[in-house]
Amino acid sequence: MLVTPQPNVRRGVQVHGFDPKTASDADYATLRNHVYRDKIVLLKEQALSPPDFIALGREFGTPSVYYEPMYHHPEHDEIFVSSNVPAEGKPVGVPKTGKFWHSDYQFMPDPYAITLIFPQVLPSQNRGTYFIDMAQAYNSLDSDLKAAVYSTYSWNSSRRYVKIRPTDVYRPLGEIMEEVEEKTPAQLWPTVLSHPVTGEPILYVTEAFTYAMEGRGGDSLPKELLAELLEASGQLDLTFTHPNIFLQSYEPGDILLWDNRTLIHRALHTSTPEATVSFRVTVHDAHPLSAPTKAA
Ligand code: 7UC
Ligand code: FE
Repeated sequence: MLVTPQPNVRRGVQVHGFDPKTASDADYATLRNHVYRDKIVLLKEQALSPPDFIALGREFGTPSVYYEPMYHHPEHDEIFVSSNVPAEGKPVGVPKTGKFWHSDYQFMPDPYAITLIFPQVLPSQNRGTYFIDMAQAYNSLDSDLKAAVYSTYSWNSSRRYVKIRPTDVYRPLGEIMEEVEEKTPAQLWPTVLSHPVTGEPILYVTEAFTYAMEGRGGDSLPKELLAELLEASGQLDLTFTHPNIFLQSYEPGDILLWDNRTLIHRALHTSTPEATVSFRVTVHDAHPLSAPTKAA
């Protein structure tokens, strides 16, 4: 196994010669360390079956089953499928997932530690993931803004990005919205979290899921403060040229792992009708974020 810094990408390492069948405990410890410190690990030349992909996830934590079954792989619930390719006329997984700045499960009481992505069918162009390192984003805030947000809290909800299921057709929107609030009540997190492994301060707000901020005493803070954080971190830049944004693209055989607490991401989807299929496994590790302050 040879670990080297990624060429042409700002963060992370790439790994050649990794074989999950022969990898030692020390190899896995090395890879875990790289995910937490370098934030991205790109495993090259992989050809894993779905069960082997899940087993790989297990080396990094406990694979979780996404709460909404329409995303599940037909035979392996732990695999979340992003796909626009139907099988026997029926959709498999969900198309165009994650096309917004977010951290996976940020709207849940126990957000994922690490995300693993294994593209199965890649379009010829425009397939990749944009990232922003939110520890770096926090560090580069000016000191007044840092001080203004340090001991505040932020509300996160999936409500703007929950996808209607095929079985929701003809249901009243209000009823669906109530179901969303009941199943996934908004979560209040400290705006600046401490990474449970590295201790780095992380700005924990995203354009997709964060909708309000409040002070220590529960007083609501002006919308402009959240907008300022989103702007400063690069999440409002639709040209994707903000210095905090970097693009990770994929080649066949790549498996990408990232630190889902430090990095936020936004899927880049092809604008052509080309086929695209990607498998995802997400894991909880032994270092959960401290519990959310409260749930709605
Ligand atoms: O369809 C999607 O983009 C799924 C998104 C709302 N949640 C992914 C996650 O793990 O938080
Ligand atoms: Fe995602």
